[in-house]
Amino acid sequence: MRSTFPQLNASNLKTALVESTEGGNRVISYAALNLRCDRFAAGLLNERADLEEERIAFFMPASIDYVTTLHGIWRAGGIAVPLNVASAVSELEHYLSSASVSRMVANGEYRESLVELCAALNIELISVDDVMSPLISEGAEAATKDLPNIAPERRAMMLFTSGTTNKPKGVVSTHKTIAAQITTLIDAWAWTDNDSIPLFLPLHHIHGIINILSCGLWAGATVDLYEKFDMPAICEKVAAKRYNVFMAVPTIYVKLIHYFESLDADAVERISNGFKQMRLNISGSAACPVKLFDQWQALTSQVLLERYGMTEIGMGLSNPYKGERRAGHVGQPLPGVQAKLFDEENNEITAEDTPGEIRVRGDNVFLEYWNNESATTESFVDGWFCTGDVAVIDKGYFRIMGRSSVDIIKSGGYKLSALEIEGTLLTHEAIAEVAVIGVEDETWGEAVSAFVVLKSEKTLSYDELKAWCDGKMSGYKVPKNLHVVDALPRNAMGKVTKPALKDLLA
Ligand code: MLC
Ligand code: AMP
Repeated sequence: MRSTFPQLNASNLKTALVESTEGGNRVISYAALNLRCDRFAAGLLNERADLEEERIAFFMPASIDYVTTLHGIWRAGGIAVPLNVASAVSELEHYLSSASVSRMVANGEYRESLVELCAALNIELISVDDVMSPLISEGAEAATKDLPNIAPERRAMMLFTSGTTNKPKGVVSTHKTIAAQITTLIDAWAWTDNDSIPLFLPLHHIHGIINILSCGLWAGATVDLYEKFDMPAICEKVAAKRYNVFMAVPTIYVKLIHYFESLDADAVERISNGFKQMRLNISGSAACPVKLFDQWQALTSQVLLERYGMTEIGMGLSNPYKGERRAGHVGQPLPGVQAKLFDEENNEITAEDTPGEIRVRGDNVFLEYWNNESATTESFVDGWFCTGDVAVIDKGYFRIMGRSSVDIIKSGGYKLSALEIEGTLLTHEAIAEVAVIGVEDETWGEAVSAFVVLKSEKTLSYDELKAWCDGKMSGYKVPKNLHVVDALPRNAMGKVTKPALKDLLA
């Protein structure tokens, strides 16, 4: 994999990563990062010739160690399984067992929190230092001379995604998939080694991993790593004109606008000038409302570039870097990506303004759902990956209309399965029946909303429910509101009619 990240080599002394921590910044050059990744790979191999697609999970916030681990696993021939550091333990158990993970990398308090779980699942728990320290005293060449050659078709990464089913599925991409997902964006969005970008999105999803981190490293740019979305710190750096590219989910633009409202006029001007001088601001992972697009332009003069993607395909559609960026639209297929609309009989739709499912083909498309041949087969028709998203073509640009399933919710850029949340809520001792839907929300895009029928004699307040959810699901899945009803609306087949629940709210 080393050769496919052209800037990650022994002679490039430019700054690759800046890790922002409470104790100050830690900076690393491409050459030093390259050596760390090689050493980490050699340490993982520990006399083996090749990891042969061993699944190695890691539980780390954005950091130099995260990048070392990701690239080290790739270079040693393993499959990288990055996990959400905000996950509840019960969720982790599913990821680790379904991927048959054999080793887990975590440092410090994150490592401590996993001791019991790893012991129960017979997973070896290691830290970055454990892997690297035996190699530190050896010269660079000794540590790295025996790394395997990895064919591009080999499996490289597994990311978990929610579907309409109860439990998340592992989406497997190969080295070739990842290279295709990166290079199309390098081309389309004109990345160069002059770029500098903040990375504050979670690093268990493609938006953070591919669009920001991997594109940045491939291009030779500088990526500033933040453990979380630290708005004041990031805005300070924006005001200091440190960045020329900014990528975020719509919720973050909404939160920035609210933040501006809390500041005095001078502070707002400094920050908005910092955005103004950038070459590119991108929004994606969820629909960017036209109102938000306009507000951002009025505040910063930036015309947001909206694009559309998915864990299984990387990025598929994008407004142009040069040319018309149209509000409420996601543009056209990226270079090397084929995207078309199809009707329910699998006929291609070419007429404008006629809704159809977006289907995608190209080297950017994932290989398979891990250990789930039937789900993989069902998601392709004639070689096209079926996204489940419905769109129209409107004067040459795709416009997303929604999803074919009401059971998928997009909240703050996270894709959530209503059924997964319902499955957990049903284990509450007061709940007899439950239905979860996404309700339109200005900040989150969609807010998770739970409708419950209680068992007789039982009561349940929203605060009680929220407290109960703690530790049972990631915080962002916890319903934002609770509606106790006498009965759920059902059709003649007895199935809950979720659109009728939305009508109840109206
Ligand atoms: C946090 N909270 C959320 C939430 N994120 N609630 C609903 N939806 C979310 N997305 C809740 C927390 O549980 C907490 O609740 C409260 O909000 C404050 O938490 P926080 O962590 O301080 O919030 P903040 O840091 O502001 O996080 C918001 C966010 C984050 C937008 C930065 O959600 C985020 O990073 N989203 C991006 C996810 C992403 O990268 N998606 C891309 C997937 S890839 P309480 O009650 O405890 O106060 C993909 C493909 C593509 O989609 O096209 O890119
Ligand atoms: P995920 O599975 O988490 O990768 O999320 C992918 C989903 O996010 C897609 O299937 C879409 O439903 C949604 N999505 C991504 N980008 C956009 C966008 N620009 N507009 C609307 N929906 C989007």
